[in-house]
Amino acid sequence: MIIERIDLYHISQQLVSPFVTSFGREDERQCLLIAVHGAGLTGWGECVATSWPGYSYETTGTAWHILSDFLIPAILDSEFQEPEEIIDRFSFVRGHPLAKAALDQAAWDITAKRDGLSVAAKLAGPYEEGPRQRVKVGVSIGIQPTIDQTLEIIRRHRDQGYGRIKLKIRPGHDIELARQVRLAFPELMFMLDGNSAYRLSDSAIFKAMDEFNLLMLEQPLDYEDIYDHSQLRQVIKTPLCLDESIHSADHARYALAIGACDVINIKPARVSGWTEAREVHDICRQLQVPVWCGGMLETGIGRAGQLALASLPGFTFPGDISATDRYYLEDISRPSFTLNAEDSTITVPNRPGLGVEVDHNRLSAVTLRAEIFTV
Ligand code: OSB
Ligand code: MG
Repeated sequence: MIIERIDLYHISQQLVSPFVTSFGREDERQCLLIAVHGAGLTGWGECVATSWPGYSYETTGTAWHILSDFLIPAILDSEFQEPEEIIDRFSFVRGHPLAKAALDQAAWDITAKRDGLSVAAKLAGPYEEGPRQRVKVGVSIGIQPTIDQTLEIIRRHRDQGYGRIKLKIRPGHDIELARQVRLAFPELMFMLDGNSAYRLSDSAIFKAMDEFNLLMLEQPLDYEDIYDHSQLRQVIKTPLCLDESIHSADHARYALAIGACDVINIKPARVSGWTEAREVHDICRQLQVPVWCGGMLETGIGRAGQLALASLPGFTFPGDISATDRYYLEDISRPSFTLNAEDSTITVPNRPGLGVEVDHNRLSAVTLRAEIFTV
């Protein structure tokens, strides 16, 4: 197939409630959306970079630059058959996984539509078992002004049917929070995410958490680190999960080789897209390391992609994939995603491609900047 035209959008949508982490606060979520057109079809992708370099060095601004000046010219007006070819096409650009992933996702969407398959079914091609039809999910709750408010929000989500809760922590807002959550909810499946706000010298904080029966502890140490995490892992009982430091399948291999973690949070964007994300999944599966699908407050486009990925066999822990109404009052795509409260799952789209339609009126209402690239 030949890509004849690519549309790039920079959008901003108000979040239902502010999202506060150890690296910053978001009230409105900016991101880029991309539409690739060819063979009478359109494929969509989302670039989950934020407006400031808090989670990653990439921002909506750097991603716009890398996409428009390098990545889009590398695939516009050129022939490709399968989405797995895209990552090699981009090997001349070092880094910038979030920008690359947007086009990789669009390539999965458009080729799955061509094949009459859902992205989930296309991704599941290599496995004997097909994709799961429903994916276990949980919520990721940002830092709240008080512990009481956190307990209240946990209660609300648990009552809605979410079976796994993740809480953001930062220095000074950690042990006491975990203690009170465990006291208030003795059976709750809950975990913590430090987003790289701690150092190895803070190990005592995490040792003290051994008694709280946490599902896991996510990325407490530096965003580039795997070595200190391997050291921390030896002195705590809680399973350790990496997010930020796993940039690629190779990084997953290195981390597992040195015993840096027990679990990996796979965000397709962080590893340059769905092809590489599946590779990380395969490496982990081979070593019997469980994985789950992380989130970046995606729009419906990104969320559809998360669900497709999380339907693969190695995704055994609940993902950070919540219902649309947790993030946005309206969204740029339909249908919106809802929780199946009886088993804390979301149903994986099974229509061709990602299985969502973009609402163009809504898209134009939230667009800050748009550009069309043609040959
Ligand atoms: O560390 O997992 C993270 C959101 C933005 C950036 C980083 C993270 C997150 C989340 C939210 O935890 C997950 C979601 O609900 O999309
Ligand atoms: Mg995380």
